[in-house]
Amino acid sequence: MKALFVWLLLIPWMMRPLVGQEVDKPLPNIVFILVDDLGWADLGCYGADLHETPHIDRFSQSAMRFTQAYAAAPVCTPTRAAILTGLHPARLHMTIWHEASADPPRGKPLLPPVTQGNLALHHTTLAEWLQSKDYETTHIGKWHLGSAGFYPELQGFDLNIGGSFWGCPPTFFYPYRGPFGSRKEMRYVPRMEGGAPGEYLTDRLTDEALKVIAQAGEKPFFLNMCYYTVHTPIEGKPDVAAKYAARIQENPNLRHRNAHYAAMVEALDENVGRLLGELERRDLAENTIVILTSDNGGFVSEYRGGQVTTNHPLRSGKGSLYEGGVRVPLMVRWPGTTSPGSVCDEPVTSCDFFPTLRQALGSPTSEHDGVSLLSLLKNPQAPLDRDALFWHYPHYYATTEPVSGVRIGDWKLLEYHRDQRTELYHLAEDMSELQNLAEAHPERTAAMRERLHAWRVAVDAQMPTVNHP
Ligand SMILES: [Ca+2]
Repeated sequence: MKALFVWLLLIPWMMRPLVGQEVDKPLPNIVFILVDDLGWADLGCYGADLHETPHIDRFSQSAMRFTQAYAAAPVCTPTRAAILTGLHPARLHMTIWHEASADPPRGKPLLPPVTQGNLALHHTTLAEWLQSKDYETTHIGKWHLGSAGFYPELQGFDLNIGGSFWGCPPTFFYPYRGPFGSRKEMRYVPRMEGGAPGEYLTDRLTDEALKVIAQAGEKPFFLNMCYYTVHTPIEGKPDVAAKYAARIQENPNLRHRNAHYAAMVEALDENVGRLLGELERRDLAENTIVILTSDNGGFVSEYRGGQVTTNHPLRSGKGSLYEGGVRVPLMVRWPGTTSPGSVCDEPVTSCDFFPTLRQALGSPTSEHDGVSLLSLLKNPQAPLDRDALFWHYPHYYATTEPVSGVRIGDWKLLEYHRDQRTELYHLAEDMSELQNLAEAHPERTAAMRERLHAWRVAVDAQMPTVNHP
């Protein structure tokens, strides 16, 4: 009888979770900071020469910094869809943003496919999955994943502040409304009432985030912090921009030469500092996973008469499948898992976040196109069970024509859809992609191309068609 009693006492202990979370530790909060169009070389800790980013640089010293992180796509919407679903944009048929999908360029040799402008509701988003784990979920800032029937509130977020159909605000200054673009389309940022003239959007979005953190209760929270900056319109605070303008004038050798863009990066940095400081102040930092990354490479076209940024030493920028278009900053901090100041050189991609967070919370990984990075977060040298990364952009942009790409080890192959011409680069020896080795390595080129074609079939990637005049 006594033995049975002891066994009964032991039952709860025997039924404790054996994997993942320790028994008494609450689930970690998740703060996902997604910066729009932030280039790989735009931050001090990634080699920026003009921009001042002391807060993010300090954060990188407390986190794991990835040197070869990739966006799933070279433009906004597809990468955002990949982050929230863990699925590749090519599989989602979301390879460009809504407005561009509806109005493709005419008079080009190829007609881009008609893609999905909205993130279909039947996918389980990261937010929906976290809701099922009893998280409070908040989206703040840029959404750009479809029209009103596909807004954050319908994709797993309890609260949406500032997210809408549009990919950028008409202005970064209050009241954040007005005509935008050559068609003078009227735009606004929702839920931004009550500000004062001169108020700056990046500051305001952080103010809103601090309120959300202040209201956090017993439940863990997921904050999807999607800054509209550093996307166009390129508008810094005037006094900060003036500081950078003077510095650019004094230093003719600086690579980064856009004063307003530098001011936008500085405002971002300051606000990331505020956000992280609030986690410290409220004693939440130790049990919060913080991820900071970008949705595509830096924008290298001209805006109001000046080049916006440079991704040097990487080639090209947003829109392109050269490294400058898809390689992005990425830092992950999870105290107790990531080592402060660690650096990881493994190629990783936007599709990996969802499976990573699933495994971090003790759930088995599921059908995603990405893989869990948890082993890398514990040990940056750990082997990752994946040998290839793919990109598919069957569209035009200022920096490209329709193209697909694959990276296997240090080799990267691009295939242009118009004439099937290929380019092959060895990234370890030529990160600037200056030397096309396709002709020198015909067998490798053929094998990688075959792999790329097989992948396109497997994910049912949409292809452009010939545009008959
Ligand atoms: Ca973007």
